[in-house]
Amino acid sequence: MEHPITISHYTPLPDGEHSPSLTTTNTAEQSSRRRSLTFVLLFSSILAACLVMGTMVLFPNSGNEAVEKSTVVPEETVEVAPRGVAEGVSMKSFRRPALNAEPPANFPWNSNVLSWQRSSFHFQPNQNWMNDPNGPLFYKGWYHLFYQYNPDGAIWGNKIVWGHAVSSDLIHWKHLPVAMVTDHWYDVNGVWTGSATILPDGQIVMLYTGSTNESVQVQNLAYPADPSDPLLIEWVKYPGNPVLVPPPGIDFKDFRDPTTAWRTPEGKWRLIIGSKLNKTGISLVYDTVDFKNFTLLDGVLHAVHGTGMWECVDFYPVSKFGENGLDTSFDGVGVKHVMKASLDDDRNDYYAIGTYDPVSGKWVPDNPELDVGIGLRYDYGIYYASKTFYDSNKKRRVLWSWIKETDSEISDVRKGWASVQGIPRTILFDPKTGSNLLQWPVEEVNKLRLNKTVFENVEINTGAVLPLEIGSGSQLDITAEFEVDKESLERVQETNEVYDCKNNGGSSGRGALGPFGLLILADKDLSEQTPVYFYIAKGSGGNLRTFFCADHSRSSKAVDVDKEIYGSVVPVLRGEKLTMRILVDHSIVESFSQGGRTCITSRVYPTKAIYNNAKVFLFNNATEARIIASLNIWQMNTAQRQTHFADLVI
Ligand code: DQQ
Repeated sequence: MEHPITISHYTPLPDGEHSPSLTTTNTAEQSSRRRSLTFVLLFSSILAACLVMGTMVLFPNSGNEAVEKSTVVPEETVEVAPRGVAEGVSMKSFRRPALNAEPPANFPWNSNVLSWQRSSFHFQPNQNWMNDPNGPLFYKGWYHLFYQYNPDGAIWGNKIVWGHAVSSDLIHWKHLPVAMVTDHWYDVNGVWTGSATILPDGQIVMLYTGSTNESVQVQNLAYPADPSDPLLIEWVKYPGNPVLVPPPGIDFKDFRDPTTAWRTPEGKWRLIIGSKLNKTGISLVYDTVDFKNFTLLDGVLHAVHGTGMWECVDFYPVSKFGENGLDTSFDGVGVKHVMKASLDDDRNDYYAIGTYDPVSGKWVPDNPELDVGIGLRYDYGIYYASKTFYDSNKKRRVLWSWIKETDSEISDVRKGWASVQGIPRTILFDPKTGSNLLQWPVEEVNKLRLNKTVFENVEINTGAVLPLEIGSGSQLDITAEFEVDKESLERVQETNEVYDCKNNGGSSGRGALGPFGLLILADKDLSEQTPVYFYIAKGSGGNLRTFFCADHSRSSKAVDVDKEIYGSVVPVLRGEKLTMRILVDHSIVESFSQGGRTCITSRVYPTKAIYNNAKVFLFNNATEARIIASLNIWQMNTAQRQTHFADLVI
């Protein structure tokens, strides 16, 4: 049974200043709000300047690094108060240790070290804070990426708007003016996350969450002002916004992030919105014909007890056999459906593969033990608020994701920027295992490969660490294959060892058959190093379980950065070699094992292993296994980032 949704539960209260209008960029309103912010910003600037000066006294410049990048760390930074739970979303910054934590003596957080951290081929704006990818799409020859952006500073701050950039290849980007700002009562507290739907006639419909003047989460409709403009510079907000308000029983602050819509058998459009009921994460389902009037379906598409608020839900088909991605409305024989939720409680993106019944509007996971939020993750490192889109240009499904900082907020403010987007990944069902997705960097990233160094059949004895002479290890694409010699695989005793990456000593915890792999972003003395590695556990019946891990515990001499060990099990089928691919891009490292079955994104903030002092080593810390490794290592070029308009101010 369907209920048309009523808005009696929440009566929006438009105020004079932010009353609904058609245009998106109301400069008069913006400047009035800016004036009211001036005092706060002035005060914050003074505070930030004091913090910066204090930091410089405490962390004197080590002065022994050559500056190789031209990024300028701003001398004066504006600090705005970060927002969080009170506004209905969790704090977006990495806040450990506390802002006032005691730093170590002689700690070299100087401009040179901070400048190195900026990416070379991952997407990021010229400056300031960025979080979730929004409304990715392909239109008239251009890939568009919108993103959550704070135009005023390097934290998730006083207002969040939609940044916008375009690319013809998903790698080289042109920055465009901000697409949508906080200019109406229904989004004055934030133009939050949303998704695009491309209708069969080519029209683009954008639905996004607005945080209202009362911090209520509502859904709004927007569309391009000029569909003939391939750059989609101007956006119009629908005068009847909001088109959806929280339904009865749903908290005002638990109703956000509409998905791309797909066609129902009746020819309507259907989409889901993330929410929660007590501690149960849920996806509310709505049908619409015109994206202005919606009907809430009975029940939910899916819910999982104990998973908390579902942010940025995503729902899409994958082909069980084909090598292409599928458009969101595609269904039929040989199609599975993926349900993804970003769990606000633990800030990770979980997916599950299952079966969708378009008639009942329900989805069930293939394996209830691997349900959404309790099973598989896209990535076992730093990877959140992701969103896929169907790329009609190359017939593939592409995944975008926000990679946050895991250093301190003080450092972000000094750098003048925070967060990058992951390299877009193609998503396919894994036909060999039948139980997971395969994620792989889009093929266009290969165009950045420069000179290649090949290492063939390198023997790594137990306990060995071997340097790989490749020049600077700051921008690399590494592919590696590892073979464990058969004799040791057979000789090693079966154990009941319960292994996981985190709790078994990381890369220094020695077992018979691991860990072994690569040390990246290591200095020559290995005083800083980030091991990315495999560990094999031999269980009863000779059953082998392989783990793929990244250990950040020695990644930096600094103490105010994340030092976790991340990773998970990776399926390895009989006869397969162990393979990994690692994209090293300064402080962002993306690692893929077994063709993308298990992935780990790292943020790494070395203080010594930077510029030409960043090196790569092979290591084998197993006590029994001899390893043979073969590698290709490419230096990577820097992607172009242009600002499309000379006078662009964002
Ligand atoms: N980020 C947006 C929300 C979303 C959250 C606000 C996820 O719409 O739920 O910036 O990071």
